[in-house]
Amino acid sequence: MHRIVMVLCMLLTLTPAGAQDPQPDVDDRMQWWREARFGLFIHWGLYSILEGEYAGNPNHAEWIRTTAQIPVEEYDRLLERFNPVRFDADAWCEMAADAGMRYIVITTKHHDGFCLFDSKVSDFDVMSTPFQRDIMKELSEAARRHGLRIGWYHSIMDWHHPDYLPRRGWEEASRPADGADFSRFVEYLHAQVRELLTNYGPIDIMWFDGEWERTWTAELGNELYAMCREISPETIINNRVSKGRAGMAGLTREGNFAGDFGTPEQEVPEGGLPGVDWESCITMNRHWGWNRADTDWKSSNELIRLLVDIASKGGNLLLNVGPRPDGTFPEEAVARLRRIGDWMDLNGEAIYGTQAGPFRDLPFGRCTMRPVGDTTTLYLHVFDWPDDGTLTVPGLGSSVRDAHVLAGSRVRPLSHRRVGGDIVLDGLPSAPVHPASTTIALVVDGAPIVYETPEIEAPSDIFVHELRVRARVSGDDLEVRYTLDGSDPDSTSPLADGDIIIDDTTTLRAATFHDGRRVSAIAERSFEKVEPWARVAARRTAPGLIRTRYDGSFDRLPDFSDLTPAGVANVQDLSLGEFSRRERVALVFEGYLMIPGDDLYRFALRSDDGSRLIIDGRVVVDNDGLHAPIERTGSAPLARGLHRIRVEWFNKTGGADLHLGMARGDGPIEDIRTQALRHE
Ligand code: H79
Repeated sequence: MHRIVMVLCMLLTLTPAGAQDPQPDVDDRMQWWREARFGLFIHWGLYSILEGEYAGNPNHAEWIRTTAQIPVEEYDRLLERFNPVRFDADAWCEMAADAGMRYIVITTKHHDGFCLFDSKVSDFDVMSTPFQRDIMKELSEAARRHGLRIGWYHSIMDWHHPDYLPRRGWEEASRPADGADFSRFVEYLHAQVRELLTNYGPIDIMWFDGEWERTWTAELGNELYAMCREISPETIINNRVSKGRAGMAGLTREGNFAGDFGTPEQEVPEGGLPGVDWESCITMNRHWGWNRADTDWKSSNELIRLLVDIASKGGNLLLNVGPRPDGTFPEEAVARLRRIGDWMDLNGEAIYGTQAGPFRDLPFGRCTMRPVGDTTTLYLHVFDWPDDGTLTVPGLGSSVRDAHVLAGSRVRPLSHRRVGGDIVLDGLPSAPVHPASTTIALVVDGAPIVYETPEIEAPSDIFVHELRVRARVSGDDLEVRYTLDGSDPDSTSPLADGDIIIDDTTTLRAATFHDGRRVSAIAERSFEKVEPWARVAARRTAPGLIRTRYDGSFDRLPDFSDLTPAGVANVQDLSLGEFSRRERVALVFEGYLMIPGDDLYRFALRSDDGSRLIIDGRVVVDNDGLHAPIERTGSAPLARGLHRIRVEWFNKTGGADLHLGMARGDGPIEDIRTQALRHE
């Protein structure tokens, strides 16, 4: 893992609550949070004193103890310098509330182990500093005074506690792990979480982090989740309590993992995460903790559009501020919060408690919506204001009851007309109400009907025997009709209400129909019946593969023909073995793959860092690059018998992973049997 990249195909469902969760309905617990949509994240701690700079390098932040490799004794001395005399919990809460935020999540302890609260089980806390005020007490009380919910960020990873394992590689020698006992650390963690959930009144969110290290298991995560649930049944808990994260971005992978919501970090999942509660946490500049040199601030208009974008996809935004060592927010953050607040004063109605909009994408901006009785209010967030006074809402089949611009007390009614499948709004003011986004509220009958071009879903564009294809669109009153002879689908064409079987080379054309009328463009996709690649002649093969090793620091897969191998071995399969802990290394596995019958085969190749699958000399999956575990897929038509297979892989630094799965036709992806791997 190096850069933090995410694959959406790896994330699936978030288990609503822990495996053993006997507690009140998740929907009840989540209700305020779904309504809130917008919160403030605060990263503050001893690291803030260093302002991101150490030994001339100005690019550190909350990770500084590790990224600058500061010895623990030296870091401990920051305790003497933590004296944020200008800290004013009410001032912070007022800024958050004025920005339109409904909750605050603050670091009670980050990875460095320093506690900003009065902990009876640690001296590495705020009571050991000259400040000696329990910041969490002041902030939680102020939050309630300002009508804000309060949440605790709490790091599981801890670079200070002597029992925490593993040690960072760079301090293994200076801070040996002799005598460390991780179970004692778990007791410490539990004791602190208990303090945080009992000493400060009702706590609305527990936001864990730093759970990815190998010492933290799903079992420990589920136990911690259950403990929080028991102490405080209404508290909602993020997915990082356990091991359900798919890659570092914070989305949740399939499986039974504890956690009430997913936590995409520094990104917005494309298309949202239907059926899952999620919250994107995002910085205003490039760092979480205060960094004096970081002037790369997003503009307030960008931040407003970010909030709108997230709401339009059904998520929450947790926007970060890293306060300065004196306890104040940077002026840049203050100004942005104020401008977002001005926008929220006028447009908050189109954010709070809304749902993801019904459009796949809109040329002018975004859409959120709210069902109201037997109508739905669609909030059109117009980023690109038209200069001719008209706005076309493409493919809206609903009857419109009312349209107006949200402009404070000056409600601006708009006229509307239907033009084919579109709704056209007339009489827009010549200038937008706000340069970031102006909201138009459109009240329609019932649930919105959106005309979309059908999506043609197929496992591949080529096949050997036959292919099962679907052409679908969402919306109850809509139907999809299709043709296979190149003609335009009309109201007499067959309905695409199940699988369409394709058994010869053809082009599928599909369109959406409403009340017998075609209401969308025609989607088109061609499918080709292909001859499988011939098997290769190989005599006298033996089980296993040949694995060649190359040493070197690679950023991408190298041209291996230029390199000198550092070792060759006979191996059973693609397991990394000892190489899962090795850095700056590349491996090439070569041999044959036994294919059971003529068909199209799909391959899923997952790796950290990059990898590539080559069959019979052709690249089938390219998963190259420096990245966290990512899966990519590809397919190949293969004849029964042996085929030449080659898998290339490298790891620069950090985690290492390699896995190849295979599916026949449209069957499920399964592990490759070891007996199918051969070499000469
Ligand atoms: O608290 C914030 C981050 O410190 C924390 N999560 C958010 C909410 C976080 N922990 N780990 N990560 C994020 C991902 C790891 C990033 C790293 Fe790096 C890349 C660690 C080392 C290289 C970022 C860049 C941190 C130090 C340098």
